[in-house]
Formats: sequence, C-alpha cells, structure tokens
Amino acid sequence: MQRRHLPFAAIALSLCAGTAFAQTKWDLPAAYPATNFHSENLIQFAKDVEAATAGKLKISVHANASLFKANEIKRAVQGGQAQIGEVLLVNFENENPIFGTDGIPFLATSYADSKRLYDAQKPVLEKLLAGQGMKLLYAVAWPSQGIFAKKEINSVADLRGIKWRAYSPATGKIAELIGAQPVTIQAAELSQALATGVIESYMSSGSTGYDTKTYESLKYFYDTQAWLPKNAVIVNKKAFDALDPTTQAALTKSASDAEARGWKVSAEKDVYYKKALAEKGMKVVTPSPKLMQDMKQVGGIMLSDWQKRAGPDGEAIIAAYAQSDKAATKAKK
Ligand code: PCA
Repeated sequence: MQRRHLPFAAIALSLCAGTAFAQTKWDLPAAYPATNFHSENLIQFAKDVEAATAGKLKISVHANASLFKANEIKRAVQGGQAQIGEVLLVNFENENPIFGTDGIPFLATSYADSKRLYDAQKPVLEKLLAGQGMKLLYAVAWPSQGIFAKKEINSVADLRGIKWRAYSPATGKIAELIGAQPVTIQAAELSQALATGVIESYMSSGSTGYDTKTYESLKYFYDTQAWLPKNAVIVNKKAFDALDPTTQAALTKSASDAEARGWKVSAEKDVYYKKALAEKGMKVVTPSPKLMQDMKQVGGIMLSDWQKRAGPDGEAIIAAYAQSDKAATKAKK
C-alpha cells in the first residue's frame, strides 16, 4: 500500500513548497570590484529586495566580472543565463548609438546635467531594452572622466602615439582622434595592464583610478570632467514577469531607492577619490586651457558623428535634453 500513499505525500510537499517556502534565486553579474561604490550599492539593493519580499526573492551579486566579463553581461541577461545584471551602457554603443549617449565628451559634465541627459535618454533606452527582452531597473552615473597620464600633458599633442586604454567604443574613438594607440581593457584587467606597461594613459573616473591603484603606475590625473557614463541594472523580462505583482513592486521600489542612493554616493565619491588619489601621491591637475580646448574639439566631432548615427531617436534625446536645460535655467532665475 506504500506505493499508493507516496504520491500523495509528494503532492503535499510540493504544494507546501509552492506556497509558503517558494524562494526565487537570481544571479546578478557585475563587472567592478566588490569595494566599488556601484557594487556596494548593488549589495544594498539585494538586501533591500530580500527584506522587502521577506526572503522570496534572493539576489546574489557576483562582483568583479567573476561570473561574466563586462561585455558579456548584457547578453547573459538577454539570454536568461543571468536573470539580472549590471552593465556599463556605453560599452554597447556599437550595437546601438543610444547606449552611447552618456559617453559623448562634454555633452553633460555635471551630475545635474547627467541626470537631465538620463531623463532624456530613458524612454528611448527603455524601448530599446524592451525590444531585446529586457527591462531597465535603475542606472547610476560614474564620477566624471579625466585623463590619467604618465607624463605632464599640456595639449592632446602630448598624448600622440602613447598606449591608451579604452573601455568603450567612444574611448577608443578618442584615442583615434588624438593619435594615441587604443587597447581595449575592462576594469577587471586594468591593474595588470598598468603594472605590465601595456598601457600608459586612459580616461576614467577617480573611482576606477583608485580601485585599480593607478597611482602606482601613473603620476597625473587631469580633471577634465568630460562625461559621466552610467552603469545600468537590467533584468530579463521573462524572469521579471514570472514574479508575483507584490514581488515585482518590491523590486522596482528597491531599484528606485538604489538609483537615488547611487547618484548621491557617486557625487560624494567624486570628491573623495580625487583627494584619495592626491594622498597616494598623484598630481590631480586642473587641465590647461589648451588641453581643454583640444578635448572639447574632440567632443564636438564625436557629438556630430553620434548624431548622424543615432538618427531620429538621437535627435529626440538631444531635443529633450536641451528643453530640460531651458526649464532648469528658468527655474534658477
Ligand atoms: N570606470 C569604468 C567605466 C567608467 C569609469 O569611471 C572603467 O574605467 O572601466
């Protein structure tokens, strides 16, 4: 008679598991070190989600490109190998120029402007990601991008021929325009590339300069404040849709909290890391007018090139951004 009873027991167990104990586990690959402020924010986000869902949704953060490399994370989320992930949007500009909106030099150089640019970009970005079976949960800007260099630089001519680390199509394009030699290296491999002399210069934030101990290899940081690229946390649409509405709401609420917290921390860290780099012996320099003029010229070329590639969607973003600038200026008066 045992054989007749067993199935009932199995059904009872699975019913039980299906209600009170159902836990969904998600993996969240990320590309930056666990101590980076984006990663710390992700960990707080995961904690918030777990608390808000009473343990129903558990997100494990895999920092430092330990699960997928920076450039593989987006595809992993799209294909469902990871349910959720953090990507550097500008890394995907070759796929669609819209991803590169926040990598155009001197289009948005402050946190306030970057936030407005994000607001302008968001509807297009959401549509683009939706078409790829994904959903944007939140995005946070990196601190502004400056130039790390081995030697003193007074104009872009001083960068000619040097080995230049690129992390995105746009940072590779800058190298091309200034006559440097681009080598694409993601943050997880940057320390090694610096230590072995594979690269002599690059543009990034003080945050990455600090994370990678750039001060051990390069002496200068030119604070050009050229742009603020964003990390975005994206989720696979099917994985999201499989959650019950309460869990979905808890996830999006925690995401919007993480976004607000992230932008605030980023701005604080922008100041903190420049000081920290100086304390580690780096020269944190205000660029010469000539260097700024040269870099802005590069930015101008890149903006018009981007506008050509980005078409009507790009136009809509630039128009919305300009419109919000007028509104912001008016509000100040
Ligand atoms: N750090 C990342 C991207 C932008 C930034 O500030 C990096 O250098 O890879």
